[in-house]
Amino acid sequence: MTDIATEKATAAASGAAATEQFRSKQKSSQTAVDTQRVDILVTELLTAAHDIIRRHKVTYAEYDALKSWLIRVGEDGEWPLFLDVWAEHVVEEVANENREGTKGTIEGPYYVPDAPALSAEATLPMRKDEAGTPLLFQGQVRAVDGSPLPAAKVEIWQADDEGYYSQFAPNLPEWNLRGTVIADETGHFKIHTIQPAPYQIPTDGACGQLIAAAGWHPWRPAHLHLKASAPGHQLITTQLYFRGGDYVDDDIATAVKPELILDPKPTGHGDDHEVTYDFVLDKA
Ligand code: MBD
Ligand code: FE
Repeated sequence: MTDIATEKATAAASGAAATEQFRSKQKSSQTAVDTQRVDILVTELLTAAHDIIRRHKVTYAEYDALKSWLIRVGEDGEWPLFLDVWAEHVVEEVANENREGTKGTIEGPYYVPDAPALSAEATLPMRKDEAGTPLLFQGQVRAVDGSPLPAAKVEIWQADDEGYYSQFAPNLPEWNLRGTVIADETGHFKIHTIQPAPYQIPTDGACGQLIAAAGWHPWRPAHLHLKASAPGHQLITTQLYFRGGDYVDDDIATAVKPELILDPKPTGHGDDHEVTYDFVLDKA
């Protein structure tokens, strides 16, 4: 019998949930990749791998270590985590290179669509005793020309004060620290939440094994995940970080940009902090 209250977070459980989440997203938006593109991209990827093998004289022991590790990535459901940590940032860089508005960054494996709708000033769903420094995150959604965007939407999801995401770690309410905020008629929003903790890549799965084997650290800096959108404008997926926080200069996922670092100030009420950040959306 599993004791729900003491269930521990595991790489395999979190990986299975992320894999499931990705599959359900794919079902609704599957587009075939062009044959010529597959040919070019896979051929170049394999040729790059062949070059590395020759240049470094890769041994059978190393080849077999890679094979076992790749098998384990699948077993642990960690393909979404692996790809989003070590590859997505370059896909995002290419996808958003021509944008003028707010900088994007990676989505990562823990977005869940259709979080509860909240009004323009709202507190994210959280536990009565939710730990963490209270944070008021407020701002406005505007167009590149400065005009306010009515009917803008700000989706937000984040880890808790222990670095865990609801729906990907045990013992958390389903929509904890997730919401879809509908801004007011001038694009303004005020979101009451808590400051998240840094995120540690699970150490008990394939990605953790790689990190240990290579002598890296397993951390992402504390971050808020966001998707901002408005009618007639391009949705932007981004993250915001905290100035001076651990790993801001050394993110395992290479997803920090200087424009995305917040500097919340104490409000003077207890430990509360607040920060203003405005989103700027490119035309669709
Ligand atoms: C995260 O929280 C995250 O945002 C990314 C991109 C990868 C792993 C964990
Ligand atoms: Fe994250």
